[in-house]
Amino acid sequence: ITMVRDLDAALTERRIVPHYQPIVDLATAQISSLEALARVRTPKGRLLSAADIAPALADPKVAYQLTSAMIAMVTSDIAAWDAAGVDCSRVAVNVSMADFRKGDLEARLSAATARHGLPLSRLTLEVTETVLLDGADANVPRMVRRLRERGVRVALDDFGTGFASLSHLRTLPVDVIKIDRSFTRAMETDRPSRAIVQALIDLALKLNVKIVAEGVETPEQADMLQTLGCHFAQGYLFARPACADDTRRMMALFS
Ligand code: G
Ligand code: G
Ligand code: NA
Ligand code: MN
Repeated sequence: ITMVRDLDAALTERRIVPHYQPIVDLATAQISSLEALARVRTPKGRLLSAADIAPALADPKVAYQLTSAMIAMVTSDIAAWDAAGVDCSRVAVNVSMADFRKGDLEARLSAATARHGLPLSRLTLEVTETVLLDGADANVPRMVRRLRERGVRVALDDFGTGFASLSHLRTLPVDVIKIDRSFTRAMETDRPSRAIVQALIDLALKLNVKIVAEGVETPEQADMLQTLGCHFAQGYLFARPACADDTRRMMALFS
């Protein structure tokens, strides 16, 4: 899907299928939490990844609606897993600029969690630094602070790839920093990448921010990250994103 109207149709026809990928505690190999990743079922039954729909998400209206659909399904899945006796701890939802521009993100999250009797603390929001540091919207820091006060965690996604200054971390505290997978991929062979990963880990530890390395595909990468002091990781080495049922089975196996 590259067309806004295709994603719009998928939303109307309820063909959005949340998939989940575990975030793993490197020291214990336990699942720490999950990230929800949108997938779209095409009319012919193929499953598209979020990368395929990314261009359509430039449209603020569908981006806003995708978040609403994801929040509704994610909270429903958390409640169903709770009822089945598996504990996902919390789930991260990816949000975009449009979600902050509209100003009702807190209300949407409150309504969706309340519908299932869940506290807001079951959710993390993943935002890129472009979204978080959107100069055009002075309300973003206020909204982020307010959500964190209410127990929502905020994760800075794809960290290291944007243009944000580290000093923003002083005025806009987050709970989690996610090291972009381009660094994970390069760090074994490329000294500068490894130095950057080390610096980000040290910074996060000093700021008391959790750090997650993305795109971990090999045991060697996991070992190196642990040696560098990284506590959490996500990637194909541990699990690929999977549908809610498969995720429930996986969590049942690992608890
Ligand atoms: O899952 P995949 O590798 O295809 O994800 C590609 C990109 O799409 C990632 O950057 C991810 O953060 C983003 N993404 C995944 N799910 C969602 C979603 O529900 N909403 C938004 N806005 N972005 C998402
Ligand atoms: O931007 P974001 O970090 O949210 O993107 C997450 C995307 O990365 C998901 O769409 C997921 O499918 C993909 N992904 C997850 N683990 C791995 C991995 O180990 N390797 C690669 N290449 N992609 C991954
Ligand atoms: Na993400
Ligand atoms: Mn990311």
